[in-house]
Parts: sequence; C-alpha cells; structure tokens
Amino acid sequence: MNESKHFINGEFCTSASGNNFPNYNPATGEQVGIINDGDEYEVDRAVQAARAALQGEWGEMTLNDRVELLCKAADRINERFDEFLEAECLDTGKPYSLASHIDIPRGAANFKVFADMIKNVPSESFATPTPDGTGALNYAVHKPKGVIGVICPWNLPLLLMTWKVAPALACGNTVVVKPSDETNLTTVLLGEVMNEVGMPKGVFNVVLGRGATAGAALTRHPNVDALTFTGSTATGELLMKAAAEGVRDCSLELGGKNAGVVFADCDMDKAIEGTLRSCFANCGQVCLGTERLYVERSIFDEFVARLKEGAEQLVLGDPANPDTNLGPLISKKHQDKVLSYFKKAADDGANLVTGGGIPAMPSDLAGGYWIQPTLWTGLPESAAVVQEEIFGPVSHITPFDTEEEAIALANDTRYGLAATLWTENLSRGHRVADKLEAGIVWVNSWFLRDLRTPFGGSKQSGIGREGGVHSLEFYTELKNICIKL
Ligand code: NAD
Ligand code: 6OD
Repeated sequence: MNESKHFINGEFCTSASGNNFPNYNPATGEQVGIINDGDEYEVDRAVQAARAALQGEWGEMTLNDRVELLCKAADRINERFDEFLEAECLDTGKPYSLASHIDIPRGAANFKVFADMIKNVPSESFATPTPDGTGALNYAVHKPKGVIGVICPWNLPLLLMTWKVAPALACGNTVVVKPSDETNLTTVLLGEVMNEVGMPKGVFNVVLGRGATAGAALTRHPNVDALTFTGSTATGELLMKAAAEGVRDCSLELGGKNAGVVFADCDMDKAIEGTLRSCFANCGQVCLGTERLYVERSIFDEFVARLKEGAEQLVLGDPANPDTNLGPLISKKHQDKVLSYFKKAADDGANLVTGGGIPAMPSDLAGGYWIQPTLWTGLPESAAVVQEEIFGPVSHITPFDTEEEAIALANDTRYGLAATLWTENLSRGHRVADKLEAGIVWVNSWFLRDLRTPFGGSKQSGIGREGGVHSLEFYTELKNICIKL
C-alpha cells in the first residue's frame, strides 16, 4: 500500500510520532494508502530547513538560474504527466478528462508563467530634488519575504498549490506546504520533481497532516514570514488570527456562493452549456462554481427544462473512462454535508427539479461518495441552500423581471468570489459586470482565466489577489534605496 511521506530538506521521511491515517479513493471508498500525520515536530523541522535554505545556494542564485529551475520543474511535470494525472484522479476521483485538460497542464504552466513574469518585473526609480541641489536617486528593489507557509484545499490540489509555490519560489522565497489531509499525492510527487531538477534542499518542503494539528502549527510558527491559504472562510478566519501574531502578511482565497445571471437576450445554447459546466464541473467542488442561478422570467421555464435535461445526461462513473463527466465527492464527510443540504432544501419546501440523492452505481463503485447533480427552484433568498456554500453539484434557480432586480439578487450574499452572466447585449454585459460584487465576473463564459490576471474575492471570499503580478507583489518585500548624489 502506498505510504505518503513528508518531504523535508530534500528528503522523504515518516512522522517522528509514528502516527498516520488512511487515504481513500473517493470513487470506490477503498483504502489506497496511508498518510504520515505530521505535527509541530515536522513543521518545525520543515520551517528550519526552509529558513536555512534562504541563506545558502538558493539565496545566492542568480535570477536566471532560479528561473531555469522553475522551467525545469514545469518540464518535468509534463514529462511525468501520466503519473501526476493518475495520482490526482486517484486522490480526488475527478475524471481524467478534466484533470488532463485543467489540473495537470495548469499546474505545470504555473511554473512557466511565473518564471517568465519574474524576469520582466520593472523597478520604480525617482530622481529626487534635494535642498543642496545635488539630488538623490530612489529606487525600489524586490526582496523575498522569507519562509512562506502554504496551506491548500483538496478540490484542485496540484493547480492551487503550484499557483502559490511557483510565484513564491520565483520571488526567491522558500516554502513549507501543508496539503489537505484528503489529497496529498501530487504534492508529494512534486517533492520528487524538485529533487530531479536539482532544487536546493530546503527550498520546497511538504508536511502532511491534519489541519487542526499540522496546519495550525504552521500558521503559528514564528519563523514563518507570511501565510498563503486557499480553503473555507471559517478556516481563513483562524488563519488570519494566527497571522496577526508577529504581524505577518496573509493571502486568503476563501469560499463563495457564486451567482449566474441569465438574461432573455442570451444565446440559450451557450448559456446552457456554460451553466452545466459552472454548476457541475468537478462535481461542483470548484470555488468558482454557480450555486445560485437567476434567470429572466420570460425564458425561465425553457431554461430550467433544458438545464434539467443536460444535468440528467451527465455521466457519473469511473474517472478513467473517457465518457465520464462527473466523479464523486471528495469524502464520506463531504457527502454527508451535501446530503444534509438536500434535506434542508426539502424541509424548506423546495421544488426538486432533478437529483436530490445518491445515484445507483455499479458494484465496483458502490462504496464511493457519489451524489446526483441537483437543481431546485421555489425557495426564498433566505433559505440555507441559497445562502450557504454547499460545494457540491447543486444550484437553486430563481426568476427575475428586471436588470436591477437581477443585480440585487446576485449581490445578496456575504460572499464575493465570482459571477457569471449570459447576455448578447454588449452594453448590458459591461453594465451588469461592473455592478456585480465579485472578484471575477465572466460574461458568456466560465472558468476562463489567463494565469496573468488577478484572482481573489471580496467580502467573505478573501483578502488579496493572486495571479500574475499580484502574486509577485504578495511574495515580495519592496525595499526603497535612496542614494544621495
Ligand atoms: P478547509 O478550510 O477545510 O481546509 C483547507 C486547508 O486548511 C486544508 O489543508 C486543511 O487541512 C487546512 N486547515 C484546516 N483547519 C486548519 C487550521 N485550524 N489551521 C490551519 N490549517 C487548517 O477547506 P477545504 O474543505 O479543504 O476546501 C473547500 C473550501 O475551500 C471551500 O470553502 C471552497 O470554496 C474553498 N476554496 C476556495 C478557493 C478560492 O480560490 N477562493 C479555491 C478552492 C477552494
Ligand atoms: O485556475 C484558476 O484560475 C483558478 N482561479 C482556480 C480556482 C479554483 C477554485 O476552486
């Protein structure tokens, strides 16, 4: 059985405590491995290794050499593409067809994009007048922040982790990564890749374990200079409190309850296709997913009927089967959470359009954490399934009559991560996009994000922006040098 180990100072190791916990395949419910359960001891070792690495070969390395290492890491992920793909799909149950198009290529691309970008970061400089007339020259230099604690979720493990690690390393930092206890395999594989490309020891470290132990220890460690986190809003709040100790910076990419707004002037075929993806891709376990839909009343019945038809045609099954559209949920615990919302919707009097339960699966998959794609109508905005993030393949659909009403409904949430709107009216697209309270608004598309663009949430969906130069800003300390001439 596969044993996942910590990766500290360039070496794989087991927990000093001897503790571990099982890793399950979400598609079958079978145990497929054991995961070493790290605690303060491993976190401390990893942070010490990361701190020491700041001073050694890594700290002395030229920008060109650093960039070359990052490009090699991207190349090596691509060379080992099939291993990364198998590992990611085994850990998450997501279809190979999805991970081979998004998770793995985007995971590799993160290293290339930030390697390119760091070479082109401009430096500010000012010629400053002085009373004696000789003047002074001020210029800003970019310094690494130091040791970065990286805490990641389970829904897109490689993609979301490399999106933090690549820019952090590009800026010359060192990292200690704590992947989710649900998904560790591709993070551990990245440790192998780092050794293969000759990354100096201690630059990239991985501590496996639970959030409340290993994760919390990483957030508290006084030698961690900044924290970057993607996960739930509840955990994000804990992280922010921990970051306050020692006045450390933190970047928080948190939950969402994203709206999709569909106007009668949309291209219906495109809106249905896009909405099926935004509601159900990755079995709804995407922070950007659409869990609330607002559809103009004149097309409401047709839209709901066509979305129902599309949802019922989605194929749930073996992740390796190319015909599979949807995998399972990540865990039994998460399946129970999603089912609890099915009950709440029923108790609140929702009209169940489709789904609402556990699908019948073939015997080899029957132990997995499957759930039916589910749509509801008829609930007030105050209902739990309309307000709370479920993180499953679900959406509630509400009719609206005017543009103003659609905007007000879409904004009636404590979250502000993403929104999608469907209209063929260009002016309306711009106008409504401007008014929606979200970090990213897609018009006639979904999950189309250039890696160079800013990403992050407003309200309780997070603090800060990652992506492109915004990541580089977070992982950099700016120093102003003033030379009297
Ligand atoms: P989570 O908050 O439960 O866990 C995220 C990570 O934090 C895991 O590694 C976990 O072990 C760790 N953790 C848990 N408790 C901790 C603690 N006390 N101290 C330190 N670390 C701790 O989230 P999840 O269930 O893994 O992921 C799903 C959530 O993530 C959803 O809310 C989703 O919206 C959000 N998410 C947001 C984005 C985004 O970019 N905004 C992307 C993906 C997922
Ligand atoms: O890859 C991206 O651009 C991105 N923002 C992914 C976020 C996924 C959240 O689950």
